[in-house]
Amino acid sequence: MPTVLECPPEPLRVVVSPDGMVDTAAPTLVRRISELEGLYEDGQAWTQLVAAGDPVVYTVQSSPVPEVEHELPLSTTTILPGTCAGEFFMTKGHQHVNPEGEIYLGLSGVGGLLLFDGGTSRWIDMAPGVIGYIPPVWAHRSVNVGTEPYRFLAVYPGRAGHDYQWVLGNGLGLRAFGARSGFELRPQRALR
Ligand code: PAN
Ligand code: ZN
Repeated sequence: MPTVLECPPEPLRVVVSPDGMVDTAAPTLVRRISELEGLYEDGQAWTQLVAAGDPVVYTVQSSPVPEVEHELPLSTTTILPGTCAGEFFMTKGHQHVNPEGEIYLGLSGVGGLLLFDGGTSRWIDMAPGVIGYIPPVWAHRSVNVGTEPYRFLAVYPGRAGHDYQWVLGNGLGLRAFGARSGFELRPQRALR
């Protein structure tokens, strides 16, 4: 996540419209599948998707609140519907550099919040109006398990920081694949 340096001098009013769009002039980060190397189980299918148009997997719209100590930044993430060889589109996933908790609120679509503390994995079903709490030290990733965009609000301490390397090396323990019942969670195979 980019650090937004300009600190708002005034309290902030942010409008969340019924379809989940947040009204803020802050920048939007776009993550294409080419930026998610090494994260999907099927590396060959990932290569094919990159070659076949490199689709956008998710976007993150931040707010003008800076990622610095004492501040409480917020952002919305929108994960588009799709799969890589049956594995649902998802965020990179990260651990907070400083052990800080975080709150997610589902805004639209259906998804899941996958958490991993290095030994145990947990899955929280997310939908509009559902709050997911991420305790400190738990790595976390979001997954769109539906057919519409899945969007959620995230609120986290400005000093949290984001470590993506740990998830690359350790994964999240589980992977979400399409199934007849909607989705199923499978244990991750050994990471390369
Ligand atoms: C979220 C995430 C956002 C994108 O705001 O940063 O959903 O996911 P990745 O950062 O894993 O690409 C959050 O958890 N912030 O701490
Ligand atoms: Zn986080």
